[in-house]
Amino acid sequence: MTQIIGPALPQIPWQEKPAGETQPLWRYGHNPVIGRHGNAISNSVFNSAVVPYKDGYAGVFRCDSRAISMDLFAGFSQDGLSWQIEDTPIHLCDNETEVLRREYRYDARVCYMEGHYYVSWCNGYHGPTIGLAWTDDFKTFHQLENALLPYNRNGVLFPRKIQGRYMLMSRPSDTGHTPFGDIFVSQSEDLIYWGRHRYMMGAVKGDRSAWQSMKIGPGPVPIETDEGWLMIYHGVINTCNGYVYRMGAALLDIDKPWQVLYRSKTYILAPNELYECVGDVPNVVFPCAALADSGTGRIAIYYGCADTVTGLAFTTVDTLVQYIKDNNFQE
Ligand code: BMA
Repeated sequence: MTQIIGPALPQIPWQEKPAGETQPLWRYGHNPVIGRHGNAISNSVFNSAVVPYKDGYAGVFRCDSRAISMDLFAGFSQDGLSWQIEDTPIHLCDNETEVLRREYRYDARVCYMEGHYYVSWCNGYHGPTIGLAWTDDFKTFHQLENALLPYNRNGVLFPRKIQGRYMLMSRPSDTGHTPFGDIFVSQSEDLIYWGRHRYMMGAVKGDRSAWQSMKIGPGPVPIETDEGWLMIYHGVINTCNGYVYRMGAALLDIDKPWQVLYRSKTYILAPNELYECVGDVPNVVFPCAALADSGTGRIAIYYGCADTVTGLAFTTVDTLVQYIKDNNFQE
């Protein structure tokens, strides 16, 4: 038995595992949970982050507009299933206009830490890098310095200081549809200056685990457990029809999270359903948020589907940790 360390969330969105299901994750029966017209301007709503907020949920959503401009929008929900997403992008403020300079914003994660909600996202600043901001009300977002130099994507915070330092995963990249990518952890004492960069894990060359052979990137904010950090990520293979994005999971050392204890050799979710295989970018499942209930061990994962809509899938901490151990990838 693995114990989630963190608050109970008895109202977590949930469906029981269907009889006969053999895979570690099972999809919400009414997926997609958010369709492509999630707000007035959207062409697509995907790769978005939700967190418990007040007596319900809040989130930061990637809505690409019908001009195909990428930006972030706040949304609110009572049950985590039915969402009201705002029609205007989140309001970012700072004293430093250079920091507020906007090229594009996408793929947010939201991390509740020390009483604030921290947002990390892929921020255009002469190329993609990692933007950071905090909010208390999902109305005003206080933007911090970009955490890292371009080019980088998939910045994901750990939800507490570890050994006295904030920790941020990221995936150094290029300016295009990066055909490589490994995960690193950077450390900071103030959320401004990041250093002490550590290699965590990389794409798996060859065909031993080919679904993650081209690049990998961190997904939701990791879930703390008594066995280590439970980390869900995406893995990509390049095929004759283009990139295919699947989901994997790993267990990381609690004090040195760049040390991987176990990592799934077989994927945990793949684009199989029509809304995951057909859309603006076919064959993509891309996780950006996970809710966890320490009381029951239930986990609900929000993921982008085919860069078009948002899906929801369920598992339990015991199911996922056991799966990673039983299907461990060894170098
Ligand atoms: C990545 C990012 C993601 C997207 C994925 C698949 O590079 O742009 O937002 O989901 O490609 O298109």
